[in-house]
Amino acid sequence: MDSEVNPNEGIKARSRFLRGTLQASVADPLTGALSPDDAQISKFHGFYEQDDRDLRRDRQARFLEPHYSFMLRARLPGGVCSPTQWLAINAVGRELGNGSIRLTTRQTFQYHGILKRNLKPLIQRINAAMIDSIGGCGDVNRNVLCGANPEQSALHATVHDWSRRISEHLLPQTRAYHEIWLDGEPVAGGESEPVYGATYLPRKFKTAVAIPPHNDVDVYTNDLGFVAIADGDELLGFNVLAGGGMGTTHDDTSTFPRLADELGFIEPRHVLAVAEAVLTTQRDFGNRVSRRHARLKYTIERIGLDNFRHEVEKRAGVTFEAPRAVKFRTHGDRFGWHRNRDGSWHLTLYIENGRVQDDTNNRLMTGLREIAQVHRGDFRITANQNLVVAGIADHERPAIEALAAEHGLLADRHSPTRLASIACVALPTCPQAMAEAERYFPALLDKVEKLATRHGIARQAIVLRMTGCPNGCARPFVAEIGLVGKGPGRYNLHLGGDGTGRRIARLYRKNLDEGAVLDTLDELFGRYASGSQTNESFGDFVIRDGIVAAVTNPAEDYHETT
Ligand code: SRM
Ligand code: SF4
Repeated sequence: MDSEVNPNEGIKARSRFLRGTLQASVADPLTGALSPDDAQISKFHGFYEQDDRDLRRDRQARFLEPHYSFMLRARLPGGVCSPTQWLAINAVGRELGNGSIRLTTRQTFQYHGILKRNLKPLIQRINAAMIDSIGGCGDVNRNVLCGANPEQSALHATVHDWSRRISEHLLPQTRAYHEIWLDGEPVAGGESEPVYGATYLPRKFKTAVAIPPHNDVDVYTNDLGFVAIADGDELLGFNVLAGGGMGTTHDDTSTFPRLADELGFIEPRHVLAVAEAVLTTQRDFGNRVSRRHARLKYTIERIGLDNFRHEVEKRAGVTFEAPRAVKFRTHGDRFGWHRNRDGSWHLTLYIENGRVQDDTNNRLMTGLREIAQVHRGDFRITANQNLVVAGIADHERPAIEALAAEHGLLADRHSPTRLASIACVALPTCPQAMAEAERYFPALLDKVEKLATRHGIARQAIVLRMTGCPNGCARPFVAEIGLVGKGPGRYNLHLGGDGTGRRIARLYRKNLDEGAVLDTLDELFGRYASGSQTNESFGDFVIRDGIVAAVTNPAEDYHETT
């Protein structure tokens, strides 16, 4: 292997198709951790080694190793699961995790606080419920998103099936997962990875399928996107997008968030070939030296969109047609009750920061378990960390409504801005966090809501997203207001997303503490309240009013402030 490539490439190449010495590392009773190489390989199996950052200093002072545990992220295409599966997910979270389930911004769930000895039993338990965690993390295609679409169930079923098929098609073929966790027979003879090859991808790869007019999956922030083009409930095909991504590094102008470009329209029969061609083009052209520059967005910037499109057409054996016109209205969720065309009902519940647990205020874990015990349809986790109870018959509505109300799951008691807003996990589990997000966000929102009320704009939904670092896990760079962790208690403030996920928010102020964030928002809300036009969103206002200039070409102008 080229000596210049990133060390992760060597780890993958030596891993014998993702086996490494994971089995021995997990069995080692002397430490709660894995060997460093296995900690990289474990990600492809869906779990991350973490340590409780709240306890780090104290344990260091007492000469103890960090308090290691694991986060496991499942694969759940389109976020869809049955009530029986939800009951299993719920029970496993209580018995083998830290008592909570975390719904993620990629429509799946995570368990935190898993002890090393509980990894295998946990994977076996979710496997018994027909759920796996293959490719939950790692340099492969991740969980495939699909618009939750509460109104059009027939179209959702068709499009969801495509998201499931893409997920299966791009799944690593190695039997390592089955061997290590499910006691599968070791593979006789050699193995191969027909799509990925022995070193997989240069970096993570993300795919989403959107159903207009709702961009609830933030399709433009994915490496690969499919936008469903339908006539009523009939799926005609997809506009294909490539090259989106959020992750940046503070003050490193060679990194930037980017929205995906349109490659063109295809009929459904070409979906798998095109997905594979985009992925293998990135496999072969992506940067394997610098992981910071290894996502598809940088590959496209480097080789040019036309060359990239041409390569994909050649590999897939298709010619893209001109993309069809598409209009998105929102990138949030539609809360409350919605009637589907077939007469059944969907109820979208609000889950604050996606954290499902029982605490003194709310008993979400219990509430959702009780709903799953009576529900006959399915559940859909949304890419905004909420949950749709889908396919409810007329006569089942009162019971589900009562359970949701009893356990604090209904959205109607929250402000529009709170419902539109999300935060990433951050402290204490995320090793990358520079500042708080999930734990602090609700308290900050209380104060932001007071400001909005004072300026008479409380009925307006403003998309506010917070992350603990510039990796962008809650997609703050397409929010109307993005707060991005810079250091303890400090955030960069970004402004100017368009409320539908189609415009990058520009950096407006750096390194603000809470007081400065609130003072700045106070001034901006005042200007918005007095100067906005009818139905003008906050994000559009800050651009029109010249508070920030729109980001038009992030590779060139993202790092220019205001
Ligand atoms: Fe993320 C890394 C959590 C969605 C960009 N992300 C991490 C890690 C694993 C930290 C780490 O490297 O060890 C975080 C684990 C925290 C924890 O304790 O749980 C983490 N990311 C999350 C979740 C749970 C946030 C949430 O609050 O829901 C989301 C899980 C998604 C899933 O189910 O698969 C999550 N991460 C995202 C998204 C949003 C999306 O995909 O729509 C992004 C931005 C889109 C993108 O990828 O560009 C995102 N996460 C990152 C990055 C930056 C990647 C980059 O290109 O620079 C990292 C760091 C990395 O990969 O090196 C990262
Ligand atoms: Fe962690 Fe940063 Fe992602 Fe938040 S944005 S979960 S702090 S990696």
